[in-house]
Amino acid sequence: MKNTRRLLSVVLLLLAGGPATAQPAPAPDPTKETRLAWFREAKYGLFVHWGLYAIPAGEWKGKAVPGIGEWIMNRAKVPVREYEALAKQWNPVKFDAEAWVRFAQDAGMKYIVITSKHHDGFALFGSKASPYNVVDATPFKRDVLKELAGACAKAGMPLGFYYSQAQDWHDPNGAGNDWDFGPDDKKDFDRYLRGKAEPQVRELLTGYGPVALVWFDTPRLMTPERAQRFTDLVRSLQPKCLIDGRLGAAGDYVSTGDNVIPSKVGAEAWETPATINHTWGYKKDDHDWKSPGDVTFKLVDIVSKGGNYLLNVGPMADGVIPPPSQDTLLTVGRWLKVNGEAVYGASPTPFGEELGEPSATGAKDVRGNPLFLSRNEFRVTTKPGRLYLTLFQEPRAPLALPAMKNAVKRAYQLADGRPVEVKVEEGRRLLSVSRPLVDPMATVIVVEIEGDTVER
Ligand code: FHN
Repeated sequence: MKNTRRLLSVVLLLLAGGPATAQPAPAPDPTKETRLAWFREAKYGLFVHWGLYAIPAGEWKGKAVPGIGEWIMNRAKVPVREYEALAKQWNPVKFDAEAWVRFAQDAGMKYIVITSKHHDGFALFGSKASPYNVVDATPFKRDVLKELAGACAKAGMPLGFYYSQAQDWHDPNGAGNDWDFGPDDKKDFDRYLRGKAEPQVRELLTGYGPVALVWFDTPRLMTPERAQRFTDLVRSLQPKCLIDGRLGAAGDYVSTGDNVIPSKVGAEAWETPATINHTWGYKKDDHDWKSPGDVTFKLVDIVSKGGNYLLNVGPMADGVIPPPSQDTLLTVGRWLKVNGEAVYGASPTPFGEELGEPSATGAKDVRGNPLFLSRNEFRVTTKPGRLYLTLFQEPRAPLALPAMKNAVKRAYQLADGRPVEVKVEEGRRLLSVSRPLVDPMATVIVVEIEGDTVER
């Protein structure tokens, strides 16, 4: 049987011209590039994981449940009937959509993506496709997404919806819940898709104004045909809406693994989704917040490699974003007010040697990939005729510019316009950066060059 199939595929390959025939490189898709224009400019977004899991906040029946907060139902194998009772307690009286959007703006974030329905199956919007939603199942009765969409529209903030298309632990035919409903391969998955997931995605794309993107996730059981049904829905209802990289088919951009920052520049549009502590949904015992310096480094590092940073907060059950995460993000926002020119709309580094190098010993990292020894002194971003060197450490000696053919016109500190002397020594251009750094967290030096792009 196997041999017949192999033979058949060889015949088909030969009929199609054979594997040796060089395929022309796929032409860039102009529609996709147009859709991506705002995303490439934005660089930095706010991810929000908010749902019923914010109520137990990592603890079930008095016991801490290890793992990420929004997975508590799965990790503690909470039966649907018990978990769904949380909806009766959902009353986030302090939720203020406009305050959230103002916060994102003050943090310097240029788009928001919120969980419209996570794996637990609970919808944060009024849905006719399932009564398990914030309007019909809770005393709160307010459509959280409607309020947020209104606030975003008022502020000109692009809003995207996370939607767990495959995992739904509340639906008997959704993927993932084997403690109530048995193994996935015994389920009528298409019944769930057609009865809940597809209608809900349609609701999101028809009732909430322009949707910037749909952030699908964990594409279990997503055959190409099933994924195509979602693609068709999005494209037909909102042709400008982006699709992330986790639908189960090629989206508009690549989504990296959670908290994964690639070591090199990526040619396609891409995004790193990341936590600010170790959970997405709120957990009361996770206080290990990233520092403003760490977030700033990661942001500039990602932009210098051509990507976007989608950084998460997990609001508490009362609707408040945990104050320590607010503090961190607002500090970064203040830095961006001064230094945003080096980030928003900036292109990746034309160099690369400042990023680091693969280990010469052939050692592997925890994922089994060749170990990359990253260097963290500075990162480079660009705009036509300009290089932005963001320094994270004070250089001990004058900083050598990576080699390029372009002449340097002048250099200065972005924060205060103070000139930076450029000397040439043995063919190398050296920047005499003043010490201490004007901002010890991250100081941007602008280098104006002859010509729009760097020539090496
Ligand atoms: O299982 C989810 C997880 O809860 C969270 O939503 C992240 C965000 O990228 N995505 C999945 C795991 O990769």
